Amino acid sequence: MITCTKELKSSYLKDIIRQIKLKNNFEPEFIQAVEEVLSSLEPVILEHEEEFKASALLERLVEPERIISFRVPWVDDKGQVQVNRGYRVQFNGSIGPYKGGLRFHPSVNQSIMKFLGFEQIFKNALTGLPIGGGKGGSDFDPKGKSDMEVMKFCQSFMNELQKHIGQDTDVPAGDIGVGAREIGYLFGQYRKIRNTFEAGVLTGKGLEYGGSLVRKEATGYGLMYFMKEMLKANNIDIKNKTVIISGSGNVAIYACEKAQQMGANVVAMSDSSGCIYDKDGIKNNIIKNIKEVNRGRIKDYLHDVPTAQYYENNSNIPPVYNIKADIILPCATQNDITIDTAKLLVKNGCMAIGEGANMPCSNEAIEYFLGNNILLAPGKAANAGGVATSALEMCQNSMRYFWSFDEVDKKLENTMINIFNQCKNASEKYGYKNNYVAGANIAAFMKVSNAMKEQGII
Ligand code: NDP
Ligand code: 2IT
Repeated sequence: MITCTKELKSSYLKDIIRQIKLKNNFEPEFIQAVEEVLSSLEPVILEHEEEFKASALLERLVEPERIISFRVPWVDDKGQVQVNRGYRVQFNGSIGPYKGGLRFHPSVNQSIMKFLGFEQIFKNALTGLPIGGGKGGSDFDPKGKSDMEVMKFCQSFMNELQKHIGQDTDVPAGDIGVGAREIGYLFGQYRKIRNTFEAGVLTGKGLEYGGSLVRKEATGYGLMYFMKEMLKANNIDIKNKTVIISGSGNVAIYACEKAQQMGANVVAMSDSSGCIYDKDGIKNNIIKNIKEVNRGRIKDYLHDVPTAQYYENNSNIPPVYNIKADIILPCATQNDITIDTAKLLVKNGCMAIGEGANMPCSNEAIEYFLGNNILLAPGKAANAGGVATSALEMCQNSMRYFWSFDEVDKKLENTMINIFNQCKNASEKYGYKNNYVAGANIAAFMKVSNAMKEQGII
Protein backbone atom coordinates (compact mmCIF):
# COMPACT_ATOMS: atom_id res chain seq x y z
CA MET A 1 0.00 0.00 0.00
CA ILE A 2 2.65 2.55 0.75
CA THR A 3 3.35 2.43 -2.90
CA CYS A 4 6.67 3.58 -4.23
CA THR A 5 6.17 6.96 -5.84
CA LYS A 6 7.21 5.50 -9.17
CA GLU A 7 4.37 2.97 -8.99
CA LEU A 8 1.69 5.62 -8.50
CA LYS A 9 -0.86 6.02 -11.28
CA SER A 10 -2.06 9.52 -10.44
CA SER A 11 0.13 12.11 -12.15
CA TYR A 12 -1.24 14.75 -9.74
CA LEU A 13 -0.11 12.70 -6.76
CA LYS A 14 3.31 11.99 -8.24
CA ASP A 15 3.76 15.66 -8.96
CA ILE A 16 2.75 16.67 -5.43
CA ILE A 17 5.14 14.21 -3.82
CA ARG A 18 7.96 15.44 -6.08
CA GLN A 19 7.20 19.06 -5.12
CA ILE A 20 7.08 18.25 -1.40
CA LYS A 21 10.47 16.57 -1.57
CA LEU A 22 11.98 19.56 -3.34
CA LYS A 23 10.39 22.16 -1.11
CA ASN A 24 11.14 20.37 2.17
CA ASN A 25 14.47 18.94 1.23
CA PHE A 26 15.87 19.18 4.74
CA GLU A 27 12.85 17.69 6.49
CA PRO A 28 13.11 13.89 6.18
CA GLU A 29 10.58 13.01 8.89
CA PHE A 30 8.01 15.36 7.37
CA ILE A 31 8.55 13.92 3.88
CA GLN A 32 8.22 10.40 5.31
CA ALA A 33 4.90 11.16 7.04
CA VAL A 34 3.46 12.88 3.96
CA GLU A 35 4.55 10.14 1.60
CA GLU A 36 3.00 7.47 3.79
CA VAL A 37 -0.34 9.24 3.92
CA LEU A 38 -0.58 10.48 0.35
CA SER A 39 0.46 7.25 -1.35
CA SER A 40 -2.20 5.27 0.51
CA LEU A 41 -4.85 7.81 -0.54
CA GLU A 42 -4.37 7.09 -4.22
CA PRO A 43 -7.69 5.29 -4.80
CA VAL A 44 -9.58 8.26 -3.33
CA ILE A 45 -7.48 10.78 -5.20
CA LEU A 46 -8.05 8.99 -8.51
CA GLU A 47 -11.81 9.31 -7.93
CA HIS A 48 -11.61 13.09 -7.39
CA GLU A 49 -8.43 14.05 -9.19
CA GLU A 50 -9.76 16.98 -11.23
CA GLU A 51 -11.66 18.49 -8.29
CA PHE A 52 -8.67 18.22 -5.93
CA LYS A 53 -6.35 19.64 -8.55
CA ALA A 54 -8.62 22.60 -9.29
CA SER A 55 -8.74 23.58 -5.60
CA ALA A 56 -5.08 22.66 -4.94
CA LEU A 57 -6.39 20.54 -2.11
CA LEU A 58 -3.28 18.45 -1.55
CA GLU A 59 -0.98 21.45 -1.92
CA ARG A 60 -2.96 23.18 0.83
CA LEU A 61 -3.15 20.05 2.99
CA VAL A 62 0.64 19.69 3.19
CA GLU A 63 1.35 23.38 3.90
CA PRO A 64 0.90 24.32 7.59
CA GLU A 65 -1.52 27.19 8.15
CA ARG A 66 1.16 28.74 10.36
CA ILE A 67 4.54 27.87 11.92
CA ILE A 68 5.71 29.87 14.91
CA SER A 69 9.34 29.62 15.97
CA PHE A 70 10.73 31.57 18.87
CA ARG A 71 13.63 32.15 21.25
CA VAL A 72 13.36 30.69 24.77
CA PRO A 73 15.98 32.21 27.10
CA TRP A 74 16.21 31.02 30.72
CA VAL A 75 18.70 31.04 33.56
CA ASP A 76 20.01 27.71 34.89
CA ASP A 77 20.82 26.88 38.53
CA LYS A 78 24.41 28.05 38.08
CA GLY A 79 23.21 31.47 36.95
CA GLN A 80 24.15 30.85 33.33
CA VAL A 81 21.85 32.00 30.53
CA GLN A 82 20.60 29.20 28.28
CA VAL A 83 18.79 29.63 24.97
CA ASN A 84 16.50 27.08 23.36
CA ARG A 85 14.26 27.19 20.32
CA GLY A 86 10.50 26.88 20.73
CA TYR A 87 7.94 25.92 18.07
CA ARG A 88 4.24 25.71 17.48
CA VAL A 89 3.02 24.35 14.17
CA GLN A 90 -0.65 25.21 13.59
CA PHE A 91 -1.17 22.80 10.75
CA ASN A 92 -4.86 22.55 9.99
CA GLY A 93 -7.75 24.16 11.84
CA SER A 94 -10.57 23.10 9.53
CA ILE A 95 -12.39 20.87 12.02
CA GLY A 96 -11.63 22.63 15.30
CA PRO A 97 -9.05 24.60 17.29
CA TYR A 98 -5.51 23.36 16.64
CA LYS A 99 -4.84 20.55 19.11
CA GLY A 100 -1.71 18.55 19.81
CA GLY A 101 1.09 18.00 22.26
CA LEU A 102 4.31 19.76 23.14
CA ARG A 103 7.54 17.76 22.92
CA PHE A 104 10.63 18.73 24.91
CA HIS A 105 13.56 16.69 23.61
CA PRO A 106 17.00 17.67 22.26
CA SER A 107 16.17 16.13 18.88
CA VAL A 108 13.25 18.53 18.24
CA ASN A 109 13.53 20.46 14.98
CA GLN A 110 11.14 21.82 12.36
CA SER A 111 10.97 18.54 10.46
CA ILE A 112 9.89 16.63 13.57
CA MET A 113 7.39 19.32 14.54
CA LYS A 114 5.87 19.28 11.04
CA PHE A 115 5.61 15.51 10.81
CA LEU A 116 3.92 15.38 14.21
CA GLY A 117 1.56 18.22 13.30
CA PHE A 118 0.69 16.55 9.99
CA GLU A 119 -0.08 13.20 11.68
CA GLN A 120 -2.16 15.00 14.28
CA ILE A 121 -4.58 16.39 11.65
CA PHE A 122 -5.66 12.89 10.66
CA LYS A 123 -5.53 11.43 14.17
CA ASN A 124 -7.76 14.17 15.50
CA ALA A 125 -10.22 13.76 12.64
CA LEU A 126 -10.54 10.05 13.48
CA THR A 127 -11.60 10.82 17.05
CA GLY A 128 -14.81 12.36 15.70
CA LEU A 129 -14.31 15.29 18.08
CA PRO A 130 -13.97 18.94 17.01
CA ILE A 131 -10.19 19.35 17.04
CA GLY A 132 -7.77 20.49 14.33
CA GLY A 133 -4.12 19.45 14.04
CA GLY A 134 -1.13 21.14 15.68
CA LYS A 135 2.09 20.34 17.51
CA GLY A 136 4.82 22.18 19.31
CA GLY A 137 7.81 21.87 21.55
CA SER A 138 11.42 22.71 22.02
CA ASP A 139 14.93 21.28 21.78
CA PHE A 140 15.12 21.74 25.58
CA ASP A 141 16.21 18.53 27.35
CA PRO A 142 14.43 18.06 30.70
CA LYS A 143 16.76 15.15 31.60
CA GLY A 144 19.06 16.02 34.47
CA LYS A 145 17.45 19.44 35.02
CA SER A 146 16.24 20.49 38.47
CA ASP A 147 12.55 21.25 39.06
CA MET A 148 13.47 24.92 39.28
CA GLU A 149 15.18 24.83 35.88
CA VAL A 150 12.24 23.05 34.30
CA MET A 151 9.89 25.65 35.80
CA LYS A 152 11.98 28.57 34.55
CA PHE A 153 12.14 27.06 31.09
CA CYS A 154 8.37 26.44 30.99
CA GLN A 155 7.66 30.00 32.12
CA SER A 156 9.89 31.50 29.43
CA PHE A 157 8.39 29.16 26.81
CA MET A 158 4.88 30.27 27.80
CA ASN A 159 5.82 33.96 27.74
CA GLU A 160 5.84 33.65 23.97
CA LEU A 161 3.46 30.71 23.37
CA GLN A 162 0.59 32.47 25.17
CA LYS A 163 0.32 34.95 22.31
CA HIS A 164 -0.70 32.15 19.97
CA ILE A 165 -2.94 29.81 22.00
CA GLY A 166 -6.36 29.88 23.68
CA GLN A 167 -9.23 27.51 24.37
CA ASP A 168 -10.84 28.30 20.99
CA THR A 169 -7.60 28.87 19.09
CA ASP A 170 -4.99 26.27 19.89
CA VAL A 171 -4.85 23.85 22.83
CA PRO A 172 -1.47 22.24 23.59
CA ALA A 173 -0.91 19.17 25.80
CA GLY A 174 1.95 16.80 26.65
CA ASP A 175 4.18 14.58 24.54
CA ILE A 176 7.74 13.29 25.04
CA GLY A 177 9.32 15.16 27.96
CA VAL A 178 6.11 17.02 28.82
CA GLY A 179 3.95 15.50 31.55
CA ALA A 180 1.86 16.75 34.46
CA ARG A 181 4.75 18.73 35.99
CA GLU A 182 5.45 20.73 32.83
CA ILE A 183 1.74 21.28 32.06
CA GLY A 184 1.34 22.64 35.60
CA TYR A 185 4.14 25.21 35.18
CA LEU A 186 2.89 26.16 31.70
CA PHE A 187 -0.67 26.61 32.96
CA GLY A 188 0.46 28.68 35.94
CA GLN A 189 2.36 31.08 33.71
CA TYR A 190 -0.52 31.36 31.22
CA ARG A 191 -2.93 32.15 34.05
CA LYS A 192 -0.60 34.77 35.48
CA ILE A 193 -0.01 36.56 32.17
CA ARG A 194 -3.62 36.46 30.98
CA ASN A 195 -5.15 37.04 34.41
CA THR A 196 -7.86 34.51 33.65
CA PHE A 197 -8.62 30.93 34.65
CA GLU A 198 -9.05 29.58 31.13
CA ALA A 199 -8.96 25.87 31.96
CA GLY A 200 -9.48 24.71 28.37
CA VAL A 201 -6.26 26.28 27.08
CA LEU A 202 -4.14 23.23 27.95
CA THR A 203 -4.98 19.58 28.54
CA GLY A 204 -3.30 16.98 30.69
CA LYS A 205 -3.77 19.29 33.68
CA GLY A 206 -3.67 18.14 37.30
CA LEU A 207 -6.98 16.88 38.64
CA GLU A 208 -7.20 19.74 41.13
CA TYR A 209 -7.31 22.45 38.48
CA GLY A 210 -9.40 21.15 35.59
CA GLY A 211 -7.68 17.96 34.50
CA SER A 212 -9.72 14.96 33.42
CA LEU A 213 -9.69 11.54 35.03
CA VAL A 214 -8.21 8.95 32.63
CA ARG A 215 -6.17 11.51 30.61
CA LYS A 216 -2.95 10.16 32.12
CA GLU A 217 -3.87 6.59 31.22
CA ALA A 218 -5.67 7.40 27.97
CA THR A 219 -3.06 6.86 25.26
CA GLY A 220 -1.85 3.51 26.60
CA TYR A 221 -5.33 2.27 27.51
CA GLY A 222 -6.67 3.44 24.13
CA LEU A 223 -3.88 1.61 22.34
CA MET A 224 -4.91 -1.63 24.02
CA TYR A 225 -8.63 -1.07 23.36
CA PHE A 226 -7.76 -0.66 19.68
CA MET A 227 -5.44 -3.68 19.73
CA LYS A 228 -8.06 -5.90 21.36
CA GLU A 229 -10.63 -4.87 18.78
CA MET A 230 -8.23 -5.46 15.89
CA LEU A 231 -7.32 -8.92 17.20
CA LYS A 232 -10.97 -9.75 17.83
CA ALA A 233 -11.84 -8.84 14.23
CA ASN A 234 -9.20 -11.38 13.20
CA ASN A 235 -10.43 -14.08 15.63
CA ILE A 236 -7.47 -13.75 17.99
CA ASP A 237 -7.85 -13.58 21.78
CA ILE A 238 -5.42 -11.23 23.51
CA LYS A 239 -5.37 -13.38 26.65
CA ASN A 240 -2.00 -15.04 27.38
CA LYS A 241 -0.29 -13.35 24.44
CA THR A 242 3.28 -12.26 25.06
CA VAL A 243 3.92 -8.52 24.72
CA ILE A 244 7.06 -6.39 24.47
CA ILE A 245 6.97 -2.61 24.82
CA SER A 246 9.54 -0.15 23.57
CA GLY A 247 9.71 2.87 25.90
CA SER A 248 8.74 3.23 29.55
CA GLY A 249 7.14 6.67 29.58
CA ASN A 250 3.52 7.71 29.83
CA VAL A 251 2.22 5.74 26.85
CA ALA A 252 4.27 2.61 27.60
CA ILE A 253 3.33 2.41 31.29
CA TYR A 254 -0.43 2.57 30.72
CA ALA A 255 -0.29 0.27 27.69
CA CYS A 256 1.45 -2.21 29.99
CA GLU A 257 -1.19 -1.73 32.69
CA LYS A 258 -4.12 -2.33 30.33
CA ALA A 259 -2.39 -5.23 28.53
CA GLN A 260 -1.94 -6.94 31.90
CA GLN A 261 -5.56 -6.24 32.87
CA MET A 262 -6.56 -7.92 29.60
CA GLY A 263 -4.59 -11.03 30.57
CA ALA A 264 -1.57 -10.54 28.31
CA ASN A 265 1.96 -11.17 29.56
CA VAL A 266 4.26 -8.13 29.21
CA VAL A 267 7.85 -9.36 29.43
CA ALA A 268 10.01 -6.41 28.35
CA MET A 269 10.17 -2.61 28.42
CA SER A 270 12.92 -0.14 27.52
CA ASP A 271 14.25 3.39 27.60
CA SER A 272 16.83 5.11 25.41
CA SER A 273 19.68 3.37 27.31
CA GLY A 274 18.51 -0.24 27.16
CA CYS A 275 15.82 -2.76 28.02
CA ILE A 276 14.77 -5.07 30.81
CA TYR A 277 13.46 -8.58 30.31
CA ASP A 278 11.39 -10.18 33.06
CA LYS A 279 10.08 -13.52 31.92
CA ASP A 280 7.73 -13.66 34.92
CA GLY A 281 5.97 -10.49 33.76
CA ILE A 282 6.91 -6.83 34.24
CA LYS A 283 5.94 -5.40 37.62
CA ASN A 284 4.39 -2.18 36.41
CA ASN A 285 4.25 -0.55 39.86
CA ILE A 286 8.06 -0.76 39.95
CA ILE A 287 8.31 0.88 36.50
CA LYS A 288 5.90 3.62 37.65
CA ASN A 289 8.02 4.26 40.69
CA ILE A 290 11.25 4.45 38.65
CA LYS A 291 9.84 6.67 35.90
CA GLU A 292 6.99 8.69 37.45
CA VAL A 293 8.45 9.23 40.91
CA ASN A 294 12.25 8.94 40.75
CA ARG A 295 12.77 9.97 37.10
CA GLY A 296 15.32 7.14 36.97
CA ARG A 297 16.57 4.68 34.37
CA ILE A 298 14.95 1.39 33.40
CA LYS A 299 18.05 -0.43 34.58
CA ASP A 300 17.02 0.45 38.16
CA TYR A 301 14.39 -2.31 37.83
CA LEU A 302 17.13 -4.81 38.67
CA HIS A 303 17.44 -3.36 42.19
CA ASP A 304 13.90 -4.57 42.91
CA VAL A 305 13.86 -7.62 40.64
CA PRO A 306 17.37 -9.11 40.55
CA THR A 307 16.14 -12.09 38.49
CA ALA A 308 15.33 -9.82 35.54
CA GLN A 309 17.87 -9.16 32.79
CA TYR A 310 19.16 -5.87 31.38
CA TYR A 311 20.46 -5.37 27.84
CA GLU A 312 22.26 -2.16 26.93
CA ASN A 313 21.50 -0.38 23.61
CA ASN A 314 24.55 -1.08 21.49
CA SER A 315 23.45 -1.93 17.98
CA ASN A 316 21.18 -0.55 15.28
CA ILE A 317 18.41 -2.86 16.51
CA PRO A 318 17.25 -1.82 20.01
CA PRO A 319 17.66 -4.90 22.26
CA VAL A 320 13.99 -4.96 23.27
CA TYR A 321 13.19 -6.15 19.75
CA ASN A 322 15.42 -9.22 20.14
CA ILE A 323 12.91 -10.65 22.60
CA LYS A 324 10.33 -12.95 21.04
CA ALA A 325 6.70 -11.88 21.48
CA ASP A 326 3.28 -12.11 19.85
CA ILE A 327 2.46 -8.42 20.18
CA ILE A 328 4.93 -5.57 19.73
CA LEU A 329 4.11 -2.12 21.12
CA PRO A 330 6.54 0.60 20.03
CA CYS A 331 5.75 3.40 22.53
CA ALA A 332 8.97 5.45 22.45
CA THR A 333 9.76 7.55 19.41
CA GLN A 334 9.75 7.78 15.60
CA ASN A 335 11.63 5.35 13.36
CA ASP A 336 12.35 3.01 16.24
CA ILE A 337 11.51 0.04 13.97
CA THR A 338 13.55 0.07 10.78
CA ILE A 339 13.39 -2.53 8.04
CA ASP A 340 16.09 -4.63 9.76
CA THR A 341 14.09 -4.69 12.99
CA ALA A 342 10.90 -5.48 11.10
CA LYS A 343 12.56 -8.49 9.45
CA LEU A 344 13.76 -9.74 12.83
CA LEU A 345 10.31 -9.36 14.41
CA VAL A 346 8.63 -11.24 11.58
CA LYS A 347 11.27 -13.96 11.72
CA ASN A 348 10.62 -14.27 15.45
CA GLY A 349 6.94 -14.88 14.79
CA CYS A 350 5.15 -11.70 15.93
CA MET A 351 1.50 -11.40 14.93
CA ALA A 352 0.60 -7.76 15.64
CA ILE A 353 2.18 -4.33 16.01
CA GLY A 354 0.47 -1.51 17.92
CA GLU A 355 1.95 1.91 17.30
CA GLY A 356 1.69 3.75 20.62
CA ALA A 357 4.31 6.23 19.43
CA ASN A 358 3.94 8.54 16.46
CA MET A 359 5.52 7.05 13.31
CA PRO A 360 7.58 4.41 15.17
CA CYS A 361 7.89 2.27 12.03
CA SER A 362 9.76 3.40 8.95
CA ASN A 363 7.76 3.25 5.70
CA GLU A 364 9.80 0.24 4.57
CA ALA A 365 9.05 -1.51 7.87
CA ILE A 366 5.30 -0.86 7.45
CA GLU A 367 5.43 -2.24 3.94
CA TYR A 368 7.26 -5.32 5.17
CA PHE A 369 4.80 -6.00 8.00
CA LEU A 370 1.79 -5.65 5.72
CA GLY A 371 3.43 -7.82 3.07
CA ASN A 372 3.89 -10.54 5.70
CA ASN A 373 0.29 -10.39 6.94
CA ILE A 374 1.19 -8.86 10.29
CA LEU A 375 -1.70 -6.92 11.80
CA LEU A 376 -0.58 -3.31 12.11
CA ALA A 377 -2.44 -0.78 14.26
CA PRO A 378 -1.27 2.58 12.85
CA GLY A 379 -0.32 5.32 15.32
CA LYS A 380 -2.69 7.94 14.05
CA ALA A 381 -5.56 5.61 14.92
CA ALA A 382 -4.21 3.43 17.71
CA ASN A 383 -2.69 6.21 19.84
CA ALA A 384 -5.60 8.63 19.32
CA GLY A 385 -6.99 7.84 22.79
CA GLY A 386 -4.75 10.47 24.36
CA VAL A 387 -5.94 13.35 22.25
CA ALA A 388 -9.53 12.06 22.30
CA THR A 389 -9.47 12.23 26.11
CA SER A 390 -7.88 15.67 25.86
CA ALA A 391 -10.93 16.70 23.85
CA LEU A 392 -13.10 15.23 26.63
CA GLU A 393 -11.09 17.31 29.10
CA MET A 394 -11.87 20.43 27.03
CA CYS A 395 -15.52 19.42 27.00
CA GLN A 396 -15.61 19.07 30.81
CA ASN A 397 -13.80 22.42 31.17
CA SER A 398 -16.44 24.12 29.00
CA MET A 399 -19.20 22.58 31.10
CA ARG A 400 -17.37 23.51 34.34
CA TYR A 401 -18.09 19.95 35.44
CA PHE A 402 -16.31 16.62 35.52
CA TRP A 403 -17.08 13.01 34.80
CA SER A 404 -16.12 9.95 36.88
CA PHE A 405 -13.23 7.67 35.93
CA ASP A 406 -15.60 5.02 34.61
CA GLU A 407 -17.56 7.52 32.53
CA VAL A 408 -14.44 8.83 30.79
CA ASP A 409 -12.96 5.35 30.41
CA LYS A 410 -16.14 4.08 28.75
CA LYS A 411 -16.17 7.04 26.34
CA LEU A 412 -12.51 6.33 25.55
CA GLU A 413 -13.19 2.65 24.87
CA ASN A 414 -16.14 3.45 22.61
CA THR A 415 -14.05 6.02 20.75
CA MET A 416 -11.28 3.48 20.10
CA ILE A 417 -13.75 0.85 18.90
CA ASN A 418 -15.29 3.45 16.62
CA ILE A 419 -11.86 4.41 15.25
CA PHE A 420 -11.05 0.77 14.58
CA ASN A 421 -14.32 0.36 12.66
CA GLN A 422 -13.59 3.46 10.60
CA CYS A 423 -10.18 2.03 9.66
CA LYS A 424 -11.64 -1.38 8.83
CA ASN A 425 -14.54 -0.04 6.78
CA ALA A 426 -12.46 2.42 4.78
CA SER A 427 -9.83 -0.20 4.10
CA GLU A 428 -12.43 -2.69 2.85
CA LYS A 429 -14.28 -0.07 0.80
CA TYR A 430 -11.13 0.67 -1.17
CA GLY A 431 -10.11 -2.95 -1.67
CA TYR A 432 -7.34 -3.18 0.91
CA LYS A 433 -7.32 -6.36 3.02
CA ASN A 434 -6.58 -5.91 6.73
CA ASN A 435 -4.70 -2.75 5.87
CA TYR A 436 -5.64 -0.45 8.74
CA VAL A 437 -2.83 1.92 7.79
CA ALA A 438 -4.55 2.79 4.52
CA GLY A 439 -7.94 2.62 6.24
CA ALA A 440 -6.96 5.21 8.87
CA ASN A 441 -5.51 7.56 6.27
CA ILE A 442 -8.53 7.32 3.99
CA ALA A 443 -11.18 7.67 6.73
CA ALA A 444 -9.42 10.70 8.19
CA PHE A 445 -8.71 12.31 4.84
CA MET A 446 -12.39 12.11 3.83
CA LYS A 447 -13.35 14.20 6.87
CA VAL A 448 -10.58 16.75 6.60
CA SER A 449 -10.86 17.19 2.84
CA ASN A 450 -14.63 17.69 3.05
CA ALA A 451 -14.23 20.32 5.78
CA MET A 452 -11.57 22.08 3.71
CA LYS A 453 -13.70 21.95 0.57
CA GLU A 454 -16.75 23.42 2.29
CA GLN A 455 -14.71 26.27 3.80
CA GLY A 456 -13.34 27.44 0.44
CA ILE A 457 -9.84 28.33 -0.65
CA ILE A 458 -8.18 29.50 2.54
P1 NDP B 1 7.56 10.12 27.66
O1 NDP B 1 8.47 11.26 27.66
O2 NDP B 1 6.67 9.89 28.83
O3 NDP B 1 8.35 8.76 27.41
C1 NDP B 1 9.14 8.60 26.28
C2 NDP B 1 9.76 7.22 26.31
O4 NDP B 1 10.37 6.95 25.06
C3 NDP B 1 10.88 7.11 27.35
O5 NDP B 1 10.96 5.79 27.80
C4 NDP B 1 12.11 7.50 26.55
O6 NDP B 1 13.33 7.02 27.06
C5 NDP B 1 11.80 6.86 25.22
N1 NDP B 1 12.45 7.64 24.15
C6 NDP B 1 12.18 8.90 23.81
N2 NDP B 1 12.99 9.32 22.83
C7 NDP B 1 13.77 8.30 22.55
C8 NDP B 1 14.80 8.13 21.62
N3 NDP B 1 15.19 9.11 20.79
N4 NDP B 1 15.39 6.93 21.58
C9 NDP B 1 15.00 5.94 22.40
N5 NDP B 1 14.02 6.06 23.32
C10 NDP B 1 13.41 7.23 23.39
O7 NDP B 1 6.67 10.28 26.32
P2 NDP B 1 5.28 9.64 25.95
O8 NDP B 1 5.14 8.29 26.54
O9 NDP B 1 4.23 10.65 26.19
O10 NDP B 1 5.42 9.51 24.36
C11 NDP B 1 5.91 8.34 23.73
C12 NDP B 1 5.46 8.34 22.28
O11 NDP B 1 4.04 8.33 22.22
C13 NDP B 1 5.90 9.53 21.45
O12 NDP B 1 6.12 9.11 20.11
C14 NDP B 1 4.69 10.45 21.48
O13 NDP B 1 4.66 11.31 20.36
C15 NDP B 1 3.58 9.41 21.41
N6 NDP B 1 2.26 9.82 21.88
C16 NDP B 1 2.10 10.35 23.13
C17 NDP B 1 0.84 10.69 23.57
C18 NDP B 1 0.60 11.18 24.95
O14 NDP B 1 -0.58 11.38 25.29
N7 NDP B 1 1.60 11.38 25.79
C19 NDP B 1 -0.34 10.55 22.69
C20 NDP B 1 -0.06 9.91 21.43
C21 NDP B 1 1.20 9.59 21.05
P3 NDP B 1 14.33 8.04 27.80
O15 NDP B 1 13.65 8.40 29.08
O16 NDP B 1 15.58 7.27 27.96
O17 NDP B 1 14.48 9.21 26.87
O1 2IT C 1 0.57 12.77 19.86
C1 2IT C 1 -0.44 13.04 20.53
O2 2IT C 1 -1.58 12.75 20.15
C2 2IT C 1 -0.26 13.68 21.83
N1 2IT C 1 0.88 13.91 22.24
C3 2IT C 1 -1.44 14.09 22.65
C4 2IT C 1 -1.99 15.39 22.18
C5 2IT C 1 -3.09 15.99 23.01
O3 2IT C 1 -3.47 17.11 22.66
O4 2IT C 1 -3.57 15.40 23.97
